[in-house]
Amino acid sequence: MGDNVAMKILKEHLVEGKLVPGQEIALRIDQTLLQDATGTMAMLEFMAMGLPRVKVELAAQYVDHNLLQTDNKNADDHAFLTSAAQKFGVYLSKPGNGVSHQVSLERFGVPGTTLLGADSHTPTAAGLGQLAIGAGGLDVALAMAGHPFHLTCPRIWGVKLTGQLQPWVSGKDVILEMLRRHSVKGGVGKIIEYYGPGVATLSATDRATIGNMGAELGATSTVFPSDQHTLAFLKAQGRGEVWRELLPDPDATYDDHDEIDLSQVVPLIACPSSPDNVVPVSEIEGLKVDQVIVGSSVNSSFRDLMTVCRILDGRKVAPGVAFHINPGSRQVLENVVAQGGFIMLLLAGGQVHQPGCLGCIGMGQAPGTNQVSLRTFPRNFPGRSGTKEDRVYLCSPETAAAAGIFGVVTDPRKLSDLLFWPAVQNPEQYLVDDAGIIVPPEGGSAVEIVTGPNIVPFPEFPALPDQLDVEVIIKVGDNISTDSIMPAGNKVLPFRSNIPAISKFVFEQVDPEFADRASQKGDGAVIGGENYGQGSSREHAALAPRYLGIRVKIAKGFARIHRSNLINFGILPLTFKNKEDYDRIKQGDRLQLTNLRELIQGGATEIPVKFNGGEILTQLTVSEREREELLAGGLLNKVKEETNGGQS
Ligand code: MIC
Repeated sequence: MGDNVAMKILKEHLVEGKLVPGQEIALRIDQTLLQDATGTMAMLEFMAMGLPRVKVELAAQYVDHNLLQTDNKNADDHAFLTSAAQKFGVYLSKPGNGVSHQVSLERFGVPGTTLLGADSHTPTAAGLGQLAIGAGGLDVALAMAGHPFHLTCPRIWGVKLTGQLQPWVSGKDVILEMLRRHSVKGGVGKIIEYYGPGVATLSATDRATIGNMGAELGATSTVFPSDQHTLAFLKAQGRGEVWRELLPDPDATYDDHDEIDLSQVVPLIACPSSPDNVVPVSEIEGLKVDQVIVGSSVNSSFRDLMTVCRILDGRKVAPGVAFHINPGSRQVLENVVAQGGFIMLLLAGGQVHQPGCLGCIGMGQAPGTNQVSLRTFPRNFPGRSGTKEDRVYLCSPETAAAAGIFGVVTDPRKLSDLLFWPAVQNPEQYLVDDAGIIVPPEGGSAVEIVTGPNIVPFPEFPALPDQLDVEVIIKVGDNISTDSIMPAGNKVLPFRSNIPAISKFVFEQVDPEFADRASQKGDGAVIGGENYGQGSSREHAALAPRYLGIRVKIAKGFARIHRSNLINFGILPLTFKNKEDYDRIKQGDRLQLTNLRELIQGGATEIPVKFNGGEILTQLTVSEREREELLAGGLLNKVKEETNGGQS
C-alpha cells in the first residue's frame, strides 16, 4: 500500500511513537516561526532554557501583529525581539516586511520539511508542500531548542480535487466550501491532504489560502503535493534549488475521504460570527456594505491583490464603502507597484496600508456600530474586529472587490457584465527584495538583549496539589474561541509580554467581571462546551487564566492547540464523561477533586469531581509525558526539573 504525501513527511520526521492515529508521536522540526504577538513570550521561554543558539535548520521571527506604536510598549518588544534574534541565530523580519505566513512562503519554506509556528495559521505553508503545524509558544520555543514536537498522530483526510475553478471563483471559496460542509470542528485530529487532478489547476498561493484556513476547520495541518506549480513559485522567488517533488504514491490510501469538483464551487461567504456560517454569496446579495478589507493573514498574495487591482481598474469604490488593502508582504506590494496595480487602487479610492496583520487581529480597522464589514481574513469570531456585536463576513478577494464597486454584497460572477475575468497569474519572476529581513550574525553571543519595562518576568506556578477545592468562575457554551478567552486588539496586544497586565482582560467581552472575580476567589474552574478554545494558538489564553488562579477546565471537548497550552501551564483539561453533566454544573458551584496526584501518576483516565453533594466523572485523556507536565505544574517546571536533576 503506497503512502500519501502527509505520511511521507511524517515518516521522514518521526522520532518517537508509531504512526497510528490517536497515539502520541514526536516529530523532528526543521523550521520554526514566531510572530511578535506570541513570539515575545516564546522568546522569553526559549531564553529560560539557557541555550546559546537555536538548534533548528531555520528559525524566523516576524514582527507583523503589534505594528501600532501608541507608546513605548510595542517598540520595546520589537527591539527585544531584534536583539534576541541576533543573539540566538534567528532571522528577523522587520515591522512592515509582512505577515509571517506570506513571508515564510516567499523566502524560507522548503517542500517536504516540517515547520512549527506559534500561530494557528502556520499551515499556510501547505502551498509549498511543507508540513506546517501551529502550536503554543512554549512548544515552539522547545523546538527552537532542538526538542522534537509531540502531538497526537492525526488521521489523514484525503480530499480529492477534480475539475477546475470557474472564473471569479478562487481558493478562498474552496476552503469556505470545506467549512460549509464540515464546520469548525470537522478537521479536528486530522491532517487534510488535497490530491487528485484538480490540484494541478491551483497555484501555490491558492493552495496557501486553503492551507491557512484549515486552521478554521480545527485541523492539525494541511498538505498539498509539491509539484510543477510549487517549482514555478520557488523559481519565481529565486529559490528553485530547494524544490523537491513530493507526490502521493499512485496506490496511496487515506483514513478519511471527501471530494470536491472544483468546477461546481460557487462564490461563498461566511456570515457573522463564525467561519463555518457559510452560504453562497448569491443568498445574501444586496446587503449594504460599509467596509471591505482585502489582505492580511490570508488572500494577501500578489495574485489576490492584483486581481482586485484589475477589477478596480478604471472604476470607483462605491461612495459609502471604506475599501482597505493590507498587502501580505513588502514583496507583494513591490510587485503590485511594479505591475502598475498600486495606481489602480489609489485612483479607485482604495486605502492602502503597510503589510501586516492589522485589522485581522483587531489592530485598527474596527468597523462602526452596526456596520457590515467584508474581509478576506480567516476569522470572524464575535468582537475580534474590536467592535462589540460586529457584523464581519469572510469572502474571497473577488467577492470583496465586487462589494467595493457595487456597495452591496454581489456575486462576483456579475462582474463579467463590466469586464473580462482578469485571470491574474503569479509572476514568472518576482521582484525579490530582502531588505526587510535581518540575517543573524554567525556568532551572536556578544549581542546585548534589550528589554523594556513592559517585559515582565514569567510567573512561577507551583506543582499540582493533591486536592483541589475550586469555584466555577464562569460557565460558557460551545465553540468558545481564544478570542473570547483572551481578546487581542490594540488595547490588549501590547501586554503579550506582561502576564499580570494582560490577565485583567481575560473573558472581558463575555463577562467583564471575570478577572476580578477569579483573582478574589483563589483557585478556580471554567466550564465549557464543545470545541473549547478553538482558533488561535495564543498561549496567553491558558497562561493568563492560570495566573488568575484557574486550575481546572472541564469541557465537552477541547481544540487541539488550546488543550496543549492548558497542559503546558498546568491547567487540568478534563472532559465530561457524560456530556449531559454539563447541565448539572453552574457558575458559583464548588468542585472538589481529591487524590489528584495519585490518580494522575497511576495513569487514571477518569477523575471524579464532587459538587453540591453529588459527583460526576470526567475524563483525562493525556499521554504519559503530559501527566508528568501536569504533575510538575506545567511544561516549563518539568523542563527545569529535568535540567536541575529532579529539583524544581
Ligand atoms: C489569529 O489569527 O488569531 C492570530 C493572530 O494569528 C493568532 C496568533 C495570536 O493570537 O497572536 C493565531 O491564530 O495563532
